[in-house]
Amino acid sequence: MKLAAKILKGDVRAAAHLITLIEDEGLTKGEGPDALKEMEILYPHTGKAYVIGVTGAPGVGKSTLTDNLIGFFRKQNMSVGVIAIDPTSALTGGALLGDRIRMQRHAADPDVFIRSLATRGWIGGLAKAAIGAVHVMDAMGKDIILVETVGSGQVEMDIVKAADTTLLVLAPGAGDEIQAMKAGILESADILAVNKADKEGAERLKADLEMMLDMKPRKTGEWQPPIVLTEAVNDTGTEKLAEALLEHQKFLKESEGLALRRRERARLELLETIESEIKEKIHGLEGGILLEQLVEDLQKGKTTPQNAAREIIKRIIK
Ligand SMILES: Nc1nc2c(ncn2[C@@H]2O[C@H](COP(=O)(O)OP(=O)(O)OP(=O)(O)O)[C@@H](O)[C@H]2O)c(=O)[nH]1
Ligand SMILES: [Mg+2]
Repeated sequence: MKLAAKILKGDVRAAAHLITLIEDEGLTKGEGPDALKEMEILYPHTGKAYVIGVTGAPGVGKSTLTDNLIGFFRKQNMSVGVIAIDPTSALTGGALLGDRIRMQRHAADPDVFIRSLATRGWIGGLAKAAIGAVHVMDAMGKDIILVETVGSGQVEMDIVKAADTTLLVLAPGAGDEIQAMKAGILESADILAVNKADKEGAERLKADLEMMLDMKPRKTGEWQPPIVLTEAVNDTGTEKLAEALLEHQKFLKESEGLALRRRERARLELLETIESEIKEKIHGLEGGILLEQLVEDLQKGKTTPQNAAREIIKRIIK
């Protein structure tokens, strides 16, 4: 429990240590006992940070934009935490290295805490570890937490759900707009950045996106996602983008949306924890033999999924 006390005072090394515990222990058996005890102390101190999810296809400029946003928020004297997630970097670690280099400018600033998380083969654990890392940074007193995740399905959606505001980054070329539609990410985006505005096709992409957004019927008083043109390499458009983000935060606070989103987040976290704890128990029944036995029976048509499930549940309750 020594870590939590230090983290509450803003200790970066203790925070990094706990995040590593969450990352490692989360892989095998849910959060391990050490991490859980520390988190128990931290939980009551969370909920103060404003969490921004930064998502988009590979290479659109998320890290460069994030670096610019760090600069903006630091000028406002806000402390910043950054979590860079890459579900695809299990083997190479290449993209994460890129993220770190892109955010090097703030590496020496004690009010900026940057942490990368890579999957080690188990995708489901990554989103969980990321949400744990958000809680840790929140408890250590960061005002803003930026979570960068590359557009690739489930992890991305989980992060979107965990964020207060979702920033979708797109860039001309690459057919990003289609990709965004497919993943349903466009629907969840609160702010859109069309980055690489120096390149041909940026204006057209913006117009296409505007059209797509207009197709969605909106109630009066509903948030209308703004589209901001940026040139991240030149730090152009950063102020407009940051202002749009803060505007959305204000909107959420004034419309009860923030409380609703956070309630939904708590619900998801609870349900996911229940799910993983129950699954763990199932795999542990008779050392996993019962599960295998029932799988075999099911395959041979000797039982039904419902009956097999009931048998397992009966055993767990006992
Ligand atoms: N021309 C141009 N290039 C840009 C701009 N913003 C970023 N880039 C370049 O695009 C490349 C990718 O930038 P990143 O910030 O690493 O993009 P990312 O989305 O974080 O990439 P991943 O994390 O690998 O998915 C880098 O070479 C940047 O220098 C821009 O506004 N214009
Ligand atoms: Mg990146």
